[in-house]
Amino acid sequence: MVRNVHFKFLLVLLFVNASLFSQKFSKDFQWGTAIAEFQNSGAATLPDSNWARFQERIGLVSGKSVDHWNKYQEDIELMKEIGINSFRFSIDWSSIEPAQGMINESALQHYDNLCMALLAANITPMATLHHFVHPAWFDDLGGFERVENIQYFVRFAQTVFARFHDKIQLWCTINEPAVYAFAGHLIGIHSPGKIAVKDGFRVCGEVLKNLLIAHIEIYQVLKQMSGGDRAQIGIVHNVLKFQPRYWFEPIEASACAFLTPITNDATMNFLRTGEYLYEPFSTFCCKPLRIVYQDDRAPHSFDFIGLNYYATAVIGFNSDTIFGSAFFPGQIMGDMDLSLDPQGFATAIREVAALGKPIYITENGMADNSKKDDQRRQLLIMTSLEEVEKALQEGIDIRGYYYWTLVDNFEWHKGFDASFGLHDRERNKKPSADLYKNLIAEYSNRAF
Ligand code: GCO
Repeated sequence: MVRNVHFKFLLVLLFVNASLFSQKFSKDFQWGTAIAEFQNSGAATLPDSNWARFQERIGLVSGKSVDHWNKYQEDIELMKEIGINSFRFSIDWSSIEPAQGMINESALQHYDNLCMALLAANITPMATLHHFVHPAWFDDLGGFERVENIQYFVRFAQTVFARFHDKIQLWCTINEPAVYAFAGHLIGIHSPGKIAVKDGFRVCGEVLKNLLIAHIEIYQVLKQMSGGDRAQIGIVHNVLKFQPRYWFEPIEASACAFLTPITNDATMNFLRTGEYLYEPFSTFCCKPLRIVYQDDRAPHSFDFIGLNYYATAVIGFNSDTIFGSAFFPGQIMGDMDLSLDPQGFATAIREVAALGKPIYITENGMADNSKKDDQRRQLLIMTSLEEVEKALQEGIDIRGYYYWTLVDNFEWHKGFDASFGLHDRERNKKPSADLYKNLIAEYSNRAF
């Protein structure tokens, strides 16, 4: 009860603050929400994808998820009701090219219809070309483990761009390359479900490198195509850092020193300098594994940086769980063990700002399973927008904010257990949808 009153007080305070001082958002700021096709349409709709295969292996059933594929018009109505003016979604490669070299015109037509409907509603489409999901046949060829396979992904990107460049101007090549490499090839919780034994550490480093090369190739090729000059093409990076619960606890500290370079630093350094350096064991004073690659095109191969931010991950060690996510006393925790972390968000914004390109906050969200009174999600939205505003006031070029996510969806290895949505799976709105609506109206009213 006391906790509830405290929460409410905080919310009112933050809202008043937002209404008094906001004046830095420009009129064309993109107020968005983000989804991914597999998470919202499921394996029943994308049967030829790597994730359809993988979910079966780990015993999960996504079905049609919330059937965004068929219900996109309903989703657009939800967006209109909130006042959202941009929608980030992924264009599913496995539907467009279910078998190698075979293009499915009806899938292309589907995305055409989606874009037309968005544009008719004055909602700017932002498309992602790879959001953890690709055709199963691509995995059979070795997926991103093999540098020779990049050409297939580039070919898909060309097909899609040729078709949609007049309707879509905001393009994300790859969503969270480091998370794809790490979660799928080191800890095995995402497709293809590999765990780092034997050669696994090297494979993870190769996959990340190949994804970054694929991004550059796509950027270069699309920019040369008709419509390339008008398109804004970026990559999406999740600033994901690990912090030990006790800095003096050697096992926790070592785990973090090992993880952060893989999940964050290798990608950031590459985008900043063109040097890819993957040395997961370097802090342990031995260098049995070192992947180095230089590509001077890297710092010039993105028009914007997409920032996904959730939280700093706190690592705690105890004899029962060996390793687990932990938290510090007093932290407000989401249902996926990630905390409310405005300070971490502020730092992440400045870290990506140092790349010298415009920023879109392509994802930011909170898993809060309480349906009726999702106060932790509301706090997240308010505190995050405050941080965006502070950054704008400092002159940092942030062009949009996309809340993850519109409707509760399939949260990868967590199945339907984590609820990030502004709406539940029946598309009933939660209080946070109204809050986001009010904040968008408030900030937009004062926009210059
Ligand atoms: C990711 C993705 C999203 C997730 C979201 C919540 O970061 O894994 O881009 O697909 O659903 O981040 O965990």
